[in-house]
Amino acid sequence: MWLVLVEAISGSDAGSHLQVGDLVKEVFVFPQETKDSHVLVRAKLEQPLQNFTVCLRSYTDPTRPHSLFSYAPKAQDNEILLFKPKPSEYWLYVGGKFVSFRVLGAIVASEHICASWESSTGIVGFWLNGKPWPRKGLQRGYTVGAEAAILLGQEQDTFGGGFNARQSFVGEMSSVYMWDTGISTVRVLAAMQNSPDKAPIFGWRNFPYKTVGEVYLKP
Ligand SMILES: *[C@@H]1O[C@H](CO)[C@@H](O)[C@H](O)[C@H]1NC(C)=O
Ligand SMILES: [Ca+2]
Repeated sequence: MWLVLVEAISGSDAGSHLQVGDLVKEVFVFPQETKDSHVLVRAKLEQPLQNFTVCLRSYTDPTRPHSLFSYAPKAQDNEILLFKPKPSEYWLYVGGKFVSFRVLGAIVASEHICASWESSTGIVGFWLNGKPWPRKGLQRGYTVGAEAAILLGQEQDTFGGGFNARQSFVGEMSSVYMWDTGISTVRVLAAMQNSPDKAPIFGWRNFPYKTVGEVYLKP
């Protein structure tokens, strides 16, 4: 149903390393702000996506804007983008448009978020630390491109590139999962516990990924 490619994107291959890691038990550490450090996974799905869910845990100090999950086919750099413009807000982009979720008063040190979208209604779901936020909607009828560069740590403005150090992620990121389906609150809680009951597109033991620059998978 889906395939993860591991070949590099030409031009961004310098200093990259193909690795296989345990994304269930381990944590990506981005120790400092850089203009290029990232984790890269090239996804090639069998068909465009009509539904998706992305979940991850982030633990960061900077309060400036930063990217959490950047999924870009060649035609649209903000195809799926989880972006945190400030500590009290998250943005989910689908196909270049976004909805915002304000989380003022809910800030905790380590934040687990899930965001889901379905094409048939355009409904976006958002969960912070297992708690669902009021649903919103965008891009009803849209389909998400099947072949993409998925990046952690940098925000793509071109396919696999176009980074801005001031939007990079610094800190720790773990429990990153992506599915080609929606999600229920029960399954959000399972993902928080690192025991998802459904095979993800992104994130499992022996997961192939590339790193560029300063990013390390640590226990
Ligand atoms: C996407 O989700 C909708 C609503 O849950 C469902 O009806 C549809 O079959 C799903 N599409 C795919 C391709 O899985
Ligand atoms: Ca972008």
